[in-house]
Amino acid sequence: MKFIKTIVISATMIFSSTALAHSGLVNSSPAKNEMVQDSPQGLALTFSSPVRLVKLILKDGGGNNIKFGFKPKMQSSNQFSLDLPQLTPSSYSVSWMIMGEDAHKMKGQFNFMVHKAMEKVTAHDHASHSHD
Ligand SMILES: [Cu+2]
Repeated sequence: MKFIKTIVISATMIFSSTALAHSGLVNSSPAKNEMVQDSPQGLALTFSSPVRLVKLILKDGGGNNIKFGFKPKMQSSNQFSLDLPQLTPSSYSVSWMIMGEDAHKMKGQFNFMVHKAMEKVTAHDHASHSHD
C-alpha cells in the first residue's frame, strides 16, 4: 500500500512540474518588440498559469533602472498590471522572474520601444500646462 502511495505522489509531482515548465509569459502590454507612440500608461503581464511575480525590472536603452511601483506579492495571479512613470523615447527592456507554487523559478525578458509622439505638438492639451 505504501508503495502505491509513493507512485501516486511521484506521478503528481512529475505532472505539476511539467505543467509548470509550460507556464510562462503569454501576453504583455506593451507587447514584445512593440513600438509605442508616447509613454505607455502601464505595464501589463499575462502568464499562462497563476504565479508569483517576484522580480520585475524595467531598464531604458542606457541600462538605467526605471523606478516604478512594483513590489513582490505573496499571492499568485495570472495577470499583473502596474502603472508606469512618464517614459522618455528610448528602447526599454523588461526582465521578469516568476515563482510557481512549488517554488520553481522561471525568468524571461523582452523589449519594447517608446517613440516620440508625432503630430501632437500643436494638438496637445494646453490645459495641463502653460506657455509663456
Ligand atoms: Cu503646449
